Amino acid sequence: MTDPRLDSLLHACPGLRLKTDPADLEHYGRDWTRRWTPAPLAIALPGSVEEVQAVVRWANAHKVAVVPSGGRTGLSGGAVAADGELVLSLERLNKALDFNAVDRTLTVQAGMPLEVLQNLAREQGLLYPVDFAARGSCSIGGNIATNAGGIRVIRYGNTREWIAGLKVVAGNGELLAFNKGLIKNSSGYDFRQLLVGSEGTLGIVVEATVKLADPPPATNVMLLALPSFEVLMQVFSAFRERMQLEAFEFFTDRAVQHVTAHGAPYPFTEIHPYYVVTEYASADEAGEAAAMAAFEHCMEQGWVLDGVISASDTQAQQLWRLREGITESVARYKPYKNDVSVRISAMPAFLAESQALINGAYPQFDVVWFGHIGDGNLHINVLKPDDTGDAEFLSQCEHVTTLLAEVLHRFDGSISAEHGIGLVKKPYLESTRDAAEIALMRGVKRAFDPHGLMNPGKLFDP
Ligand code: 2HG
Ligand code: ZN
Repeated sequence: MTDPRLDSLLHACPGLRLKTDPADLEHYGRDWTRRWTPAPLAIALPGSVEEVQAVVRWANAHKVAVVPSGGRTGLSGGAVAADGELVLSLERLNKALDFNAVDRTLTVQAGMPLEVLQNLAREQGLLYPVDFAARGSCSIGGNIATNAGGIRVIRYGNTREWIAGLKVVAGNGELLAFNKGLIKNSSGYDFRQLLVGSEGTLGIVVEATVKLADPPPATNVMLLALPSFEVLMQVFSAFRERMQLEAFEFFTDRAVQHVTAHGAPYPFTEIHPYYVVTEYASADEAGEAAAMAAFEHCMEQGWVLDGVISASDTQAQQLWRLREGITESVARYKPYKNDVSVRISAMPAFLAESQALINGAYPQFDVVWFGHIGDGNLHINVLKPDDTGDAEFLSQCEHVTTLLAEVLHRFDGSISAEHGIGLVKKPYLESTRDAAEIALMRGVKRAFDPHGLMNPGKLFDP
């Protein structure tokens, strides 16, 4: 152990597990963005809330910045430690603490992977409904820090809706308990909700009490092929009017090309320009009849060219793979990612404008469009050509994102629908939040984190 600060850390928190190997610094110092070179001071892996508090108090005494760290599956650089910060990993704080059948809540430590939490709920005959492809690697604490969304927001909302209580170690090391599982609590500011989406800039979520829902209905999955972008929202309206939608996701032929090259089976004989994968309640004949009615209506209108309904759980998973496998299938092209949202009603006009902008701006790049269209959330992945340098690619993408941010501003949209601002979207925060709001955010940060040591430089600069 070379840095004397680490000796003093171990003195302040005897027995604290620390990692300083170069491979660990690299592993824990970055997230899925891969843009920054990891350079943390060390990795602290506390085994108790008291140790988290001791580390944060030490950080205050020595003015060392702390980067809270969950599964590091984030796409906005929120968990990057590239500037000598101490990474505080919640990985060992991953236990279930309580299940309350009457309240229908689970209380868990923040480092628990989402999938483990989902399985615990299932074992109790209940559902934790927030879900997305990174479920096996991401942690509930990270989900809370970014207000993660995913593929079932259309039915169940974002992480925010499912948090009944939080325990948080604030930037000064104090342990705070917010909302304590209450359904009704009109007693002033709701700090629990302030922490959701705060990206580790106010403190460290150490424990969460999450709400659970009734078990999901029996569902079926349908894949639709569409002729154009323009009909997408009409198909969405036709399906939403007739059915209980659990998910409604879209992607393009470019996405299909990458995901099938990665091994996903493709059920149609022809390639079509656009696709939707939708999951809907199909517990009874009425559910299936409604799905067929929606499908036939869209076929008659010429909005849908082909379709397939899952005949088994395996086929349902295969259809989902076409959508859920996209991120992994394009990862090798170091994609530049936009994650934007507008109101659903503004989506047709926004789609037209953003598509014209992007097609014009990136004539030579492979652009993969997909996302949670039923939530008004588009993912745009621009793939780096092998013969274009990293810096040149980034500067072109940032230029186009500036233009896209102007369009979003006009539409009252958001530059980050569900991935967070982190480092990646920080230059564009003003397109979504006005100056007065950002000033308030800074004031809130000062109240929670007087020395500005909690994930500094993420979300906004001091
Ligand atoms: C998804 O919806 C994730 O699959 C990742 O939010 C999106 O890779 C992306 O751009
Ligand atoms: Zn997404």
